Amino acid sequence: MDTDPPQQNPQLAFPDHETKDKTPEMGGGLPVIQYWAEHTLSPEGPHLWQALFHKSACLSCSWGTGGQKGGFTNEDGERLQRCMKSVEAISAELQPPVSTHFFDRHSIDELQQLTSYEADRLGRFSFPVILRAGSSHYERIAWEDIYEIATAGFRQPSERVASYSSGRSSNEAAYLLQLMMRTLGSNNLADCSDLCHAPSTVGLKQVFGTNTSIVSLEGLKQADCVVLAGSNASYNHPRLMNELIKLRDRGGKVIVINPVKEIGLVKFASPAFPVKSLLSGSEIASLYLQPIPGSDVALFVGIQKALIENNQVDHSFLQAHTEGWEAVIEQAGSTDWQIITATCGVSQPEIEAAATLIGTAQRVIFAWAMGITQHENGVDNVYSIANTALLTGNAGKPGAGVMPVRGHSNVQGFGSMGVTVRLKEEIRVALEKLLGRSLNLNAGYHTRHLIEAAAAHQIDTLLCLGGNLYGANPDASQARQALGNIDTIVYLATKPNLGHFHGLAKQNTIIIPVLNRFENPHKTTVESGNNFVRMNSEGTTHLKQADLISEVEFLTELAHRIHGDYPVEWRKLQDTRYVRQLIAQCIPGYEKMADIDQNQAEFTISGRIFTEPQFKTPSGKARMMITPLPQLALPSPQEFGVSESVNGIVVALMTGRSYSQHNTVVYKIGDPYRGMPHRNCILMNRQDAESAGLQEHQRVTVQGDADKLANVEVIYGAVRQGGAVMFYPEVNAIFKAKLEERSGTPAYKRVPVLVHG
Ligand SMILES: Nc1nc2c(c(=O)[nH]1)N[C@H]1C(S)=C(S)[C@@H](COP(=O)(O)OP(=O)(O)OC[C@H]3O[C@@H](n4cnc5c(=O)[nH]c(N)nc54)[C@H](O)[C@@H]3O)O[C@H]1N2
Ligand SMILES: Nc1nc2c(c(=O)[nH]1)N[C@H]1C(S)=C(S)[C@@H](COP(=O)(O)OP(=O)(O)OC[C@H]3O[C@@H](n4cnc5c(=O)[nH]c(N)nc54)[C@H](O)[C@@H]3O)O[C@H]1N2
Ligand code: SF4
Ligand SMILES: [Mo]
Repeated sequence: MDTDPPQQNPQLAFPDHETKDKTPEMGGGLPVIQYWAEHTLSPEGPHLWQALFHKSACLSCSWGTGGQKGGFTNEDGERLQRCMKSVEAISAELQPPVSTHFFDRHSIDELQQLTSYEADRLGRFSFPVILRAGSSHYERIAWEDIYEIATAGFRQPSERVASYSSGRSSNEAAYLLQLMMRTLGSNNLADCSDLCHAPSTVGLKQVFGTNTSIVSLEGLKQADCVVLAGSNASYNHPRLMNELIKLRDRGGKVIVINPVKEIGLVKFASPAFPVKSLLSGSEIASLYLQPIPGSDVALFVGIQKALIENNQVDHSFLQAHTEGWEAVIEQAGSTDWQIITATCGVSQPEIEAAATLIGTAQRVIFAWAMGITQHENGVDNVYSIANTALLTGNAGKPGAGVMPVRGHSNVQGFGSMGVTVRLKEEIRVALEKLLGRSLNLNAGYHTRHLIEAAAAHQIDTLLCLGGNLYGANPDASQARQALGNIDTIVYLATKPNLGHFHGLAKQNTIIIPVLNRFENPHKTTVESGNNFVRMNSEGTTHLKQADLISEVEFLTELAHRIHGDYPVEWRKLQDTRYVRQLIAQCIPGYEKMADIDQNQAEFTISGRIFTEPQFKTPSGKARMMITPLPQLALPSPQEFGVSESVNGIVVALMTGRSYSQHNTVVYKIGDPYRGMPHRNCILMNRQDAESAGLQEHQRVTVQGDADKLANVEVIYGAVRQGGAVMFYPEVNAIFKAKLEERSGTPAYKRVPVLVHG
């Protein structure tokens, strides 16, 4: 068939050549090698190599690399699977310690002036500190005093205590955290996944009865078409790019769906293929569709409509293995093309070309990330993708299915361990057996509800196992005020971030320095987004004479002081082998954890990967859901409270990651692949800017519904008309995001803002 992409609507796409003189022509490439060389040959080099070769999982993303087979190996035993993002993450962990007198010399007012980049550059925390009410400085604190304050904090009524966690800690720490909290009777287990893939969890549970990807890495190697929607894997999951390169090499097709033409998704030069890819680059997208931000449901309904019109629907599969398909077909069939194309801004021929690629492929995998989930209708987005997969029989067979591309390296493990407000029934039953009583089944606070509860003075004590609750939330001033109502906040962290300087408690803010994944004195485990459990060996830290603690040691000691020996001998659990036994007993699919200390056999979690169309719903059939098309009108400039005379444009702002940052932590200031030289830039479509009388490099004001950022530099880029891009965490100062109500996830990817001169 003809696989040439159809011409894009010229009004919508920004001509590529106009950005070529300043941005690289492909993602990855020689700058990656240069980065490796600079770091591995620098004075930190020996430690860096040691950490890279250490038998532990990569710290950075959920794709998963490393573990017992060695730092460079993936679950299929393939070598050379470490990307530069891994080096970036390790190198930040190998910084020298924050000096002993640093906090005596710098007041909290001074620390609040730091940028995210500067905060991270302070180095590793190496001793515990406290900021007491009325004091202007963090000061060192003894462990005994920490336990006293924390224990008193957790003796408050269980609905008034909470935790927040980020996905870098281990399964063992996650399991202990939820056991400690649920033993207290608190379900307030907020987690960064609430801000991230919760719509995938909710959507996949409804459709397939499972929470995670239904395909494995091995399955991806068998696919002949991949649809990659709302993911910039070239920045955030670089090893996924290798799989796409291999897929194209074997004649497969890649359909990218993204309002931004991310250069690395057009062409990517991978160091894993030095001869065929590194210098010349490899084509990634066979077809690149640029929908209006937030309109993916309309685009997928359009693809479904074209599949129906082309007779490419697999009716026998639908009848045998799904429920609700009639309504989905009826919806797609009866929605006018005109409504579909007007909503998503992609032309009918382009949508039909995507449908033809999907309909003629034998095994299609649909992968997605934040461009799909972080919307007011994120769960509908997931449903519409699942519907498209099911209509073509692309679920429940090898090489086909749906694959949320997860975030942090162990965020999925946190959910599996029960750190979630949506506790699985099997875990509830197992925990009740362990506790010898019923669990409190009150709905706990997810992350946004936690901030709202704190704002309403309903939280006394908060424990943050990693992360940056302040920096990750929308509406920074609300987050600051809300956290300021909490009496005690205990942060467990490896490195300073803005949250430690702005997310301050009313009475006591404590920072506990922890060992990272490759430094712990005991083994730990993590779970990748591809459902593979890796084991991390013991390690040591480069921080000499430091007063660090492992997360497991702190949590077991705190739990012991709160609960005594109920329901387990907490102190005994400092030996993580016992925690793994509890995990094997309580967590569905983790049976093999029982033997991992004997045989070091890393494993794929059972019951997650579907190679047969027998799903985990009560009927065994996939439940298809109809997906209303979104209403995407933007407010008028005047709704931002500016006078009639202001000449500006309202755009749908997509907020996300630059090339060199890990979530709220900025490693490097610029984003060369998008041509954005610093963080205070807005990437805009040229026609949009010119229609508002703006020019490239002009400094503008970007006004949201909470605040505004001034002096923002306009950069022209390959963003479709009506959309724009800015970086978080800085941009979180200016907007109050709408929520995806079923999952609690903020709509970070469609933020209406007014851009004016
Ligand atoms: N190096 C590095 N790796 C990381 C992270 C990191 O910060 N740095 N973070 C980790 C975490 S926690 C996560 S969740 C993942 C994030 O990984 P991604 O989801 O890839 O990250 P984002 O920057 O949020 O980018 C999402 C993409 O969605 C597109 N997009 C925006 N709006 C829409 C839309 O309406 N529709 C569609 N189809 N696309 C849209 C954007 O243009 C962008 O290309 O990466 C993980 N890995
Ligand atoms: N506007 C906007 N906002 C967003 C997003 C967006 O796309 N746009 N994305 C959202 C998403 S997807 C996510 S996941 C959240 C991320 O939110 P979080 O997970 O809360 O934030 P991170 O920046 O990943 O947290 C980094 C901190 O974790 C600590 N840390 C690192 N390793 C360890 C460890 O091993 N143990 C412990 N205890 N601490 C450690 C370090 O102190 C580091 O500073 O942000 C969300 N916010
Ligand atoms: S793709 Fe992700 S897990 Fe693999 S090496 Fe890179 S950052 Fe680490
Ligand atoms: Mo995330």
